[in-house]
Amino acid sequence: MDYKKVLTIQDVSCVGQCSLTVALPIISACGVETCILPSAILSTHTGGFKGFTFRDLTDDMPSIQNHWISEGIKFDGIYTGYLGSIKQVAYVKNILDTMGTDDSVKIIDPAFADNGKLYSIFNDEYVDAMKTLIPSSDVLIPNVSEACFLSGAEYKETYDEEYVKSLFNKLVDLGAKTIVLTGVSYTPETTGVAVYENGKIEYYEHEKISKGCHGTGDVYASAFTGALMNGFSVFDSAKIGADYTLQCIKNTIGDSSHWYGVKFETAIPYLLKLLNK
Ligand code: PXL
Repeated sequence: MDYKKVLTIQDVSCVGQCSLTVALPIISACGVETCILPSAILSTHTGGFKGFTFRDLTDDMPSIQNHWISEGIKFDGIYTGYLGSIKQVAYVKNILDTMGTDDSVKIIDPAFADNGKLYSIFNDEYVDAMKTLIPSSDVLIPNVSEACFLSGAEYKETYDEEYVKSLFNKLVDLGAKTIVLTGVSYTPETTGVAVYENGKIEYYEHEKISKGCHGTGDVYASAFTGALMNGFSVFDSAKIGADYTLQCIKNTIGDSSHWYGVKFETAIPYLLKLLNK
């Protein structure tokens, strides 16, 4: 049996259904061993809760990595998300560059912006640091906001295929190889994912339910990673991520008390069906 081991590096938001509390269960459910390196520990995520705690784990990273090196531990995939500090980005780059097996896949979700705005703890300096990670990726998974911050392009709410093509070209200039651009919407009723691979662009369009459910970027990237590690192509993994995330949103939108995340657990059986499991 082909059994893969992935490392995911992102924060623990103890409450809020994002980052590691989403990635660990989703990737594990896909039948993939999921190792974690927490970038920081927060009481909640930063998108709507007030007065959250934040413990930066940057200084623990080198000793954790050194222990893994001494144990000969390597990963078939490394997937990074929300990071805890600018200093940490250099440690994460080293992990991406040295801790993979020979054919490991490096997936980077920039995880710093949405709706044209940076998440509350980030600034331009963090965006510049994140740019240095791009050449270490095999697959970059930005949303349109992150693609604009990284590439310096103007953020637009309405755009055409030429605009998306120009975002891809700018990201390739920064060292990106394969790019999965999420939240690409050409009509008010639809959204989708545009995939740039080997100079070719493919688009998967689907229904748009609501704008910006919290944590859906992490749900998407986790399902994408799980599918890719199961041997699906980048485009098929991008479609699986989209179909699963849409179902998670559908299972959540009727419940206004659940504003802080999506009920991703309730759609895990559907994800397994998409994976033919
Ligand atoms: O979903 C991205 C994310 C992850 N982690 C933390 C966040 C956010 C988005 O706001 O605040 C702590």
